[in-house]
Amino acid sequence: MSERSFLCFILCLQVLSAFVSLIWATESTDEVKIEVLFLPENCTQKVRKGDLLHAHYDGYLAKDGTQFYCSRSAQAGKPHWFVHGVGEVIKGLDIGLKDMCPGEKRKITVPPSLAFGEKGKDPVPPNATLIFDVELLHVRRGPRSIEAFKEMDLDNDKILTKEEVKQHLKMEAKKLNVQKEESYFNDVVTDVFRRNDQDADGTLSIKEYNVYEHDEL
Ligand SMILES: *[C@@H]1O[C@H](CO)[C@@H](O)[C@H](O)[C@H]1NC(C)=O
Ligand SMILES: *[C@@H]1O[C@H](CO)[C@@H](O)[C@H](O)[C@H]1NC(C)=O
Ligand SMILES: [Ca+2]
Ligand SMILES: [Ca+2]
Repeated sequence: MSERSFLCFILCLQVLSAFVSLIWATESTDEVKIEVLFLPENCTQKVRKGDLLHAHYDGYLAKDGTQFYCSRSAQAGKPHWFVHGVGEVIKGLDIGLKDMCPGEKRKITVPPSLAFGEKGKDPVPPNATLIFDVELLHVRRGPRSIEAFKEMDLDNDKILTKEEVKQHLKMEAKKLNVQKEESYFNDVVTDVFRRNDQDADGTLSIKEYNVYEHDEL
């Protein structure tokens, strides 16, 4: 992991935009259309909820083909890291990436109800159907995975304390040679708990950590 992906790791813990959760909450019968453009011969490692994905994706408006997002140019050619299945990207993409394997390429068509809805979000206009060209490069068991939860849960009581989360962040930082002040870790932990500790009891349960749909538990 580079410093970039460490920062992404932090972001992954922090980011859960209210906007996307709003869409999450809206039930919809509209479907995501998936076309597989390239399937590697070995497709054994499939994307699971909570995985950290490394992908290039370009977004187009279906109505006229206008490109509104390009990970290749938007981030100086760097692929984008994000967590699968937790609402970090629009719901339609979460659905469209399901069971994808590294090396696979897909064209994913997302109806507005599973993208930016009736309001749109600049530069996406209202009621826009979107088309994404996605190339999945790597899949890693992510910060929202049960593996990550177990790693953080030092005393194995299926609950994360602030101290456990902080220790984990420090360990990750050390592994990556990222130097940060104590206050930085405290701030991140405070923010993670503010966003995730729904019952405000000062600890994170598995459910609050968003990995509760895994079978392994
Ligand atoms: C397929 O890929 C997986 C993981 O990348 C590897 O563990 C497995 O041995 C591969 N299988 C074949 C048949 O090459
Ligand atoms: C978007 O679609 C909704 C429902 O079909 C409609 O009520 C609304 O007027 C549309 N908005 C725009 C800006 O086209
Ligand atoms: Ca614990
Ligand atoms: Ca809690």
